[in-house]
Amino acid sequence: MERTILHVDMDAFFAAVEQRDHPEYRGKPVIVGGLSPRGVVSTASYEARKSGVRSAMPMETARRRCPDGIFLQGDYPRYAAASAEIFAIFSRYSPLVEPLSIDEAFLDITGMELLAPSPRILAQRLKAEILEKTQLVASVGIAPNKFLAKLASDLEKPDGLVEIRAEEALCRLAPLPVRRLWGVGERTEEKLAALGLNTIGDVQQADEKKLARAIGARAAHGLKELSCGRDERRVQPDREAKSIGKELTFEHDLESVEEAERELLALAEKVGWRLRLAGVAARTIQLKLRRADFTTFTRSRTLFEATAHDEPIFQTAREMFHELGVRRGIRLLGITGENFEPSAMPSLFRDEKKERLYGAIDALKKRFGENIITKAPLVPKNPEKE
Ligand code: TTP
Ligand code: MG
Repeated sequence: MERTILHVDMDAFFAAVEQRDHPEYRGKPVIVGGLSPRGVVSTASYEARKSGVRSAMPMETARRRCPDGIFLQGDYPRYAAASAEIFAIFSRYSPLVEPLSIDEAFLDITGMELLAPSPRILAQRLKAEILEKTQLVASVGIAPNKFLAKLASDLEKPDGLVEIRAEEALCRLAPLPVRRLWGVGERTEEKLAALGLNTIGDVQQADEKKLARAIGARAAHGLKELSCGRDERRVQPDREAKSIGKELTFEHDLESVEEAERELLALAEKVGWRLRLAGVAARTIQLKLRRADFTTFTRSRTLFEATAHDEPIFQTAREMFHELGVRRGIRLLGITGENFEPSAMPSLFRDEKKERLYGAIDALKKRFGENIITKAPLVPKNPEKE
């Protein structure tokens, strides 16, 4: 079946987040990475790339090439938060999202024709929504498979939007260097060069048997397929984070069931929020409990229906807590959601009122931080304790 795959990759991701959060950095060369003498560049803004600064380059080299650059250590939690926002947007465009890294993913949008007049318009909307909600710019590739989509997203970076149709694949690929084929590293490149194969077009024309003698039958077949733009690999949503959880070691061991339940509710709210941010729902809830003597218990329960709501997460964790029978001397509690399903999937059991409530809570949390709203039992009985 003909598929439509998007590959979305944020432009100069860490540097773009810095420029967004510090307007004074905008339009300037920003370099993020390890600032110690042996540090390397994580990424550089496109302004800095003009001076030849690249990812994975020693920071010393970057400083030499770009003496006027703004050099930053980087703030991973902020990048992770931006990433979660972007992935939450992805999940609104497809139930099949395969993350490749913190800032890129494949989306299988086959059958999403109803959402837009064409894949290109859908991709434009996705780019516009990312820009509007995160003030960050994405490049998008559209193609009938993963290989071509990833190639396409890179062709006109930054702010790219390139579609490669099945019928144009051969001629779009032909002039590109063999290095662009998946699996071709330095060594294979050398072997191909020895056969006089420098461009993907050369590989398209090459005799597969001859190729097989140089690099092995499997690799040869794979390269021939890719060079002709054929790639049957599926978008695999399971490769995303397997679990989202939160655990807390307490300053003083918890000495009552009431205290423990209060902490469990707070943990459930954090996990629910993070699940919703990631655009997933968990079918399995895990509870972890460590006693003062460090004996540690974990229990997990699979729900009838996946959830990203605080109450069912809390109730499930509370039941498991009571079954464990540990009532005092609690050093650590943790709740994890796993066994994910995309939460954007329509559900027969969807509770619209609740969805609206959570939508409103989450909007406030996004604006004012995670701690803005908690449910009544979380308000400390003794305010001095907080
Ligand atoms: P990339 O998507 O490879 O790079 P980028 O987003 O900075 O730039 P562009 O896509 O426009 O070419 O990687 C995403 C982030 O991952 C990047 O911002 C920083 C981090 N990263 C590293 O920390 N080390 C690396 O070697 C690379 C390549 C990326
Ligand atoms: Mg990127």
